[in-house]
Amino acid sequence: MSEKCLTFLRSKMDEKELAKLQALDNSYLIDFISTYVELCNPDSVFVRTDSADDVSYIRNRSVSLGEEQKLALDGQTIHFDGGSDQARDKKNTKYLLKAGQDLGKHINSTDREKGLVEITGYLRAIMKGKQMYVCFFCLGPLDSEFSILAVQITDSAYVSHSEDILYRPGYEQFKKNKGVKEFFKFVHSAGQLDGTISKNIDKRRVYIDLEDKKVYSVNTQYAGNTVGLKKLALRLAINKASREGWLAEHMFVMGIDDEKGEKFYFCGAYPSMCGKTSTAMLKGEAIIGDDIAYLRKREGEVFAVNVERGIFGIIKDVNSKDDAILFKILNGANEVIFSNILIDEAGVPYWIGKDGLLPHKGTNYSGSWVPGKTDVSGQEIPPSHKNARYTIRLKSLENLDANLENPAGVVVKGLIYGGRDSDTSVPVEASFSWQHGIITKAAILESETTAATLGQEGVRVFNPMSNIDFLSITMAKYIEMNLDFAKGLTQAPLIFSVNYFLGDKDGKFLNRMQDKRVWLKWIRLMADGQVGALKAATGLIPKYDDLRKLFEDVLGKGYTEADYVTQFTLRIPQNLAKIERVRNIYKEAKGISRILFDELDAQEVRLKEFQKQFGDYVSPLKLT
Ligand code: SPV
Ligand code: MN
Repeated sequence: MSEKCLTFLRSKMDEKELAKLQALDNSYLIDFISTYVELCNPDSVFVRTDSADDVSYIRNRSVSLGEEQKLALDGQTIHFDGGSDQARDKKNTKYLLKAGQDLGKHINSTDREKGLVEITGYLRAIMKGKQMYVCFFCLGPLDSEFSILAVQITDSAYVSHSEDILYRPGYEQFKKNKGVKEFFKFVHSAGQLDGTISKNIDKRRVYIDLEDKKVYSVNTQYAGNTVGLKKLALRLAINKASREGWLAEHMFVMGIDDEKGEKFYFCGAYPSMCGKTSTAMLKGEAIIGDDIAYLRKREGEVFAVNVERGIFGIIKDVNSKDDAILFKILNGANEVIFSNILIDEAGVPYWIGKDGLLPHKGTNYSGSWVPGKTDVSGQEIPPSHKNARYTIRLKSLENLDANLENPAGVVVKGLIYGGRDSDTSVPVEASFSWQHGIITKAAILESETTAATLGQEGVRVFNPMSNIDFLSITMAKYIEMNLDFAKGLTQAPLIFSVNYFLGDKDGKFLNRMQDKRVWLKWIRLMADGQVGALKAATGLIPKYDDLRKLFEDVLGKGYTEADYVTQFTLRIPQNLAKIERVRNIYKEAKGISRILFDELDAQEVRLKEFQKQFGDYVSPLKLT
């Protein structure tokens, strides 16, 4: 470290903190940190190593500053984000691109120079009066080919505390990898506060600089915008993966066993609020991760890891019946950060869909709350926000798989894609091949919007691989890297689609929540050919007898042929319309592989042949 840099840092941090930085012996890293100490101008700097003392310093600080409040049960706290800071801000999240760079119209971007000037302006002295926390993390298991190191600078103890729950510690990893320059960088400030809430929401910005592997986030607190290691790192990772030949995906990783107890691992990509966490947490199965996975090839097989070690999950409708394990954690003396739920005077947490009755008054993200309270626009404020969440460690779960920290990852036998689709796809289906699956299950995924992002809900949007919100390369390149990923594999994982949201014409769901346990078991059995399937125009669907047996074995329930027919009828007009919609989107994008159009055309031809033979709606009983 240069003398000048050292003198400057000494003015901001005591010897103890400085020594922690010096011990890393990495001038590139220290230059990066001191640049933002100078720009953000905090009153002091705390360096968070992996030590228990440092971790508890952050936890205590979050409580003493009021960023989190203690609840009745030991270890539990509540954090509130501002009323209009309750979800990811897609509009103000942008890539900083140089002139001539173009990621396509589905990816939000702004001119790099202009963006840097704007964000630097916002960051200047933004931490005055506050402490800066410098934290080190490792994405993926430690000491693994999957590991990516990261530094988070923030003035929010809540963000830093959340990251400790959600990510593996990285300080010792930085020490081991002395002089490392290849790491992700995140700079966050909640900005000026009104009490504990970010005040300048109009100046909320999340800017991603792919060139510097750096993300800036200002004037926001909602974790999806601020916890750099989560979706902001996913964006950087997709870009890195595209250069290095692996995949960074919005996917759970879970183990599913067969009757003999032989476990296979699967990854599943569903857009936010479409059942991804509840699938990873399915009764009787084993969770490795619920949100983000890295996938790599090794000796002809695909391996996956969970990038995280905790869950930042949606709390709405979590109840003792459907989510017994989780419910126990959320109602015990465990380290849990609740966000944007309702608490009563005694510090007991409540949310929409929790067992029992809600209290008639309490405190939520709008302050003190009573039923019927309205916001400035006259809208009724719900007791807890639809996107209210809990943050927990995976290791507290009894259904955790033993391989969470395995540096090698687990062998992946199948990929599952699911969206919120009320009228088109069947509940579960396998693709004919890797290519057919990547195009007709993953690349044409659509989903109806939810409260996980700001904006109108229930609108059908295109969301390839459920990763569109996080793409940092063109769609053309992303699809190509997914197609190419099968090259060199001895046997590519099977590809499946699921749809938990199929409804009848009155909008009533055709399936119950627990039915997904059966779909997942069928997927497990398909993965090693324990069941056969029927050939539809869109893929391979389950046979009635196999599902009847699974409903009986897994859920102890009957399954009528009539239900089977309603659920698994091939809806040809809807499937044709979907191909048309998605093909038009891809036609407008640049450089999309011919393979995509060929697969879509082939599917269209198959659908039309079925239509000629069987009519618009094809009962599965007609298939062989
Ligand atoms: C999602 O919305 O997909 C999440 C939560 O997993 S967020 O951190 O907001 O991305
Ligand atoms: Mn997610």
